[in-house]
Amino acid sequence: MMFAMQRKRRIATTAAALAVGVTLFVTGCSGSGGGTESGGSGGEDANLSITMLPKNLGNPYFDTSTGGAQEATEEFGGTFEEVGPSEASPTSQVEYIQTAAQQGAGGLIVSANDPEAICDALNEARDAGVKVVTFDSDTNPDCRDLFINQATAEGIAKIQVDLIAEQIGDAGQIAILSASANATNQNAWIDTMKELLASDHPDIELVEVVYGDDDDQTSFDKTAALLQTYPELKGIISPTTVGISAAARYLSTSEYKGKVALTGLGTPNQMREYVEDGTVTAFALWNPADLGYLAAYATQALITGEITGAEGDSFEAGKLGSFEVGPDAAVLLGDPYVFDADNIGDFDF
Ligand code: RAM
Repeated sequence: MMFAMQRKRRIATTAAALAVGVTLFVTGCSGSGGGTESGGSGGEDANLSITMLPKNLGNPYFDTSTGGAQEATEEFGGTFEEVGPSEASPTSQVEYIQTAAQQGAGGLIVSANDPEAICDALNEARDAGVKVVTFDSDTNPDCRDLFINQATAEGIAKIQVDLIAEQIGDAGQIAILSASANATNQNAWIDTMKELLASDHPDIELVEVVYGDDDDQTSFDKTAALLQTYPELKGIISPTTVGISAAARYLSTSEYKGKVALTGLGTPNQMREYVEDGTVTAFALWNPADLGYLAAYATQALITGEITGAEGDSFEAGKLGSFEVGPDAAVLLGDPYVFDADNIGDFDF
């Protein structure tokens, strides 16, 4: 517990600290001011203290989603903190969940490193009255109240398979450099990518899936090993922002630059130099700030009793507008987006 406390990182609640680019993906919003009315049964007494628990700290993707959640929490008048482990391993989040519950958090927003390993801790927190919302990477549905999904697994898988197919002429060996081996989100996307490759791309051979654990150096080393092991490799898909940027850094100074294609999911700021130097032509993502923002508003709606997480429940998410809870208590943010040399200059996150 002491360990968890020492690791805790408090985020200054200043609007100025928010990531730039937060609004770049926002379409059709009226900017209605975010609404501070909580509505529902919680009313003014609702415990709007929000704890954000990413897979691990030190990942710019999660820094951006945390910025979005913090912005939302400021709008609805709650308090906010981010905590998290340094390693994205299956049980590394348990102590932070327990501490949040002990400290009386009203809501916990978590991206899970494992679908099952944190379930007991989450359910204990729920028994203690904490509303649990997963975002980005889900747990089993019975361990949380709601999942905020960035895009469908099918959409995320298809865009990456389409990009690699286009970049290697729809033929040859490819590998996948993933995050941690148990990550719910990457594993769902990889399963669907395998199905799409088998059904629609008979001349592409997936030779191996390797895991960089969402650690920069491990991902870099795994990239080097892949290129050594498979001299005929035509491309790499990395469905993790940590993996794709480490792989791009390796490729950019290697003999494989421009010869071995690299695509997947990346942040524009981490990938910009590799798009500009020709290492990478196109990759995809969604807006992590919007994802965090939506997760925070959903958590508020649960805390106040405006929603219970039942299918068909709807709630307002500030500048992003209104959202509805779908099957399996999941809420969908939108579609993935492709970045390339023509548009990457328009984004800053
Ligand atoms: C990394 C994390 C995160 C994932 C992105 C695409 O930052 O693994 O969970 O959604 O990549």
